Amino acid sequence: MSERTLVLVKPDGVERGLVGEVISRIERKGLKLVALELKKVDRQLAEQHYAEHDGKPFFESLLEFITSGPVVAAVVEGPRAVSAFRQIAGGTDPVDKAAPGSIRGDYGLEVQYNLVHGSDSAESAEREIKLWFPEF
Ligand code: DAT
Ligand code: MG
Repeated sequence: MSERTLVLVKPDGVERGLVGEVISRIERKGLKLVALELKKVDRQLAEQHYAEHDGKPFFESLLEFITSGPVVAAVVEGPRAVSAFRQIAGGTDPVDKAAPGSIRGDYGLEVQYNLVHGSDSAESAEREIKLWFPEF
């Protein structure tokens, strides 16, 4: 059974030239790219994408960060794609939670600048894919 997830390479990942690295890890795992786009994120899209975090102390700086430069958005498909990409990405905090060998574990230092986003459930994925790729 195939599943889809939304992946973002956030502005820090794009700025640091890690787009190829992230895509390469997705492909090496055996997951498939079914949509891919470089996008400038406006405030409205950022608010909708991160709606679950509205009201948290880091919400404003998260929105500022995600709208600070282009991101690469992708729809990634494969068996258990949601969990598979979360494993490739590593835990939210790149130092305390992400294992070495994961994207965040290998390249991240600060929780806000953790390089990538991956949907956290099949339901979130469906909602996020509609937001980022309305034509999909
Ligand atoms: P994830 O991206 O692993 O799904 P999340 O959904 O809990 O994590 O949070 C979304 C993003 O918000 C996360 O990638 C980085 C930022 N963030 C989370 N917790 C934070 C905190 N305590 N301080 C600053 N930024 C935080
Ligand atoms: Mg999340």
